[in-house]
Amino acid sequence: MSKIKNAKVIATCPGRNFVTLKIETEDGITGLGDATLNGRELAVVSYLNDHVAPCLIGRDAHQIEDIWQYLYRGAYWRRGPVTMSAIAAVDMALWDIKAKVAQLPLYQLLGGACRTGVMVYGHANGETIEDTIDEALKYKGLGYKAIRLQSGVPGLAATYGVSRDKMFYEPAADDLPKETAWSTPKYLRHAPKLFEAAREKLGWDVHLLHDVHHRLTPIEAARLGKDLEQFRLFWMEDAVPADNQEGFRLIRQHTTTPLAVGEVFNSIWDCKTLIQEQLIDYIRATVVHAGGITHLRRIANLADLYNVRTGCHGATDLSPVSMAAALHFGLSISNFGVQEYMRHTAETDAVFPHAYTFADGAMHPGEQAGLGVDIDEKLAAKYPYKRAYLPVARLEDGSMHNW
Ligand code: KDG
Ligand code: MG
Repeated sequence: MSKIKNAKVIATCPGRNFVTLKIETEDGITGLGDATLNGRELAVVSYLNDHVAPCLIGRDAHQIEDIWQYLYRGAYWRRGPVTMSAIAAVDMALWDIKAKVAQLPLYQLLGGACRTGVMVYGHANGETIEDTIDEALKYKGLGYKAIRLQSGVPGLAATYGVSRDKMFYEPAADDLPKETAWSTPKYLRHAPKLFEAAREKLGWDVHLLHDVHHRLTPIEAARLGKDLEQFRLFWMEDAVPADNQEGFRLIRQHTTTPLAVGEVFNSIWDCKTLIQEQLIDYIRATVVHAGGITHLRRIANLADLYNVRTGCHGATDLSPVSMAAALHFGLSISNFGVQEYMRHTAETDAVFPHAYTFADGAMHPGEQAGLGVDIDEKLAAKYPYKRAYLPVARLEDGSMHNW
């Protein structure tokens, strides 16, 4: 028995916003959990402070499964990104505490390493195809074995996923959401050209990935998947919004391009049909938005039965605490596919000192007991929360379409 004495929520903005939960036991052991929900951060801060923290005090920090069920089933109101990010933060912090008490790096408690490292993919993006490929060459030079390519679309002023910043690109900005224009025909004409040039310049010995950011309908996605087949992508991500899981049947009938989805999912119920009908190849649910390590393991175990592998989201809005949790998880599961790795800025890394490392296209969580991440609270306090949003896309006629 190790009673929870305190649960503190820390919001900080070292270049971008992060919400971190710090749980402390009566024996003085602390654990960290990430609760960052991009553009809706303070909703999770309130959920944790006003509703979850009071229920944690006095509970046994070692009862991870029971606390998960208590917070999920006990609330009556289930699922949703705010609830599941809050539960995730508690779950991560409790696993961190348990592993610290056991004096083991977390992956050892999860079953031990299944591989020598966690293959990661980096983001190469540019205004033009040439710029994008130049960026990809830099990633290749750094040893990356998998690279995501995004390029500006001629005729569109801005394209989501493409920025002027390179290694540290950040999609959230501004005090209010920026609005951008999108054209499906222009994009569908352009995307295959990017991958044709990429295979010419980068060769066939590197995994290439692409993110559609939910912009298409199933039949448009089927067309794009067919056009990209010849370039043998590792995956085509978020081709359509997955609110309608059955929509993937149509895409699947038409293309052998592997499909990845799920960075916005928050529970196993969001991907049950997709997994059981083998409509996808990679599930991108993350430790922070899908209920923590406890729930993500459940999703991965279901996926394993149907030859679906993991490809967890790992953009900059997932703090180093989530990154570490994802690495311990990825190292220990049998059906790991790839892990996204968008590097954090030096300011963020200073606030969250961590044990994980990158070498030869793969990452390792390190051998520190627990998650292997700390938070420098004094430094964090120097960067107060700043409201920021992801941009909103409209079609060129001003409508929001049916995405
Ligand atoms: O918060 C949203 C971003 O993390 C997301 O849009 C980035 O699509 C993304 C990705 O695949 O990293
Ligand atoms: Mg994505």
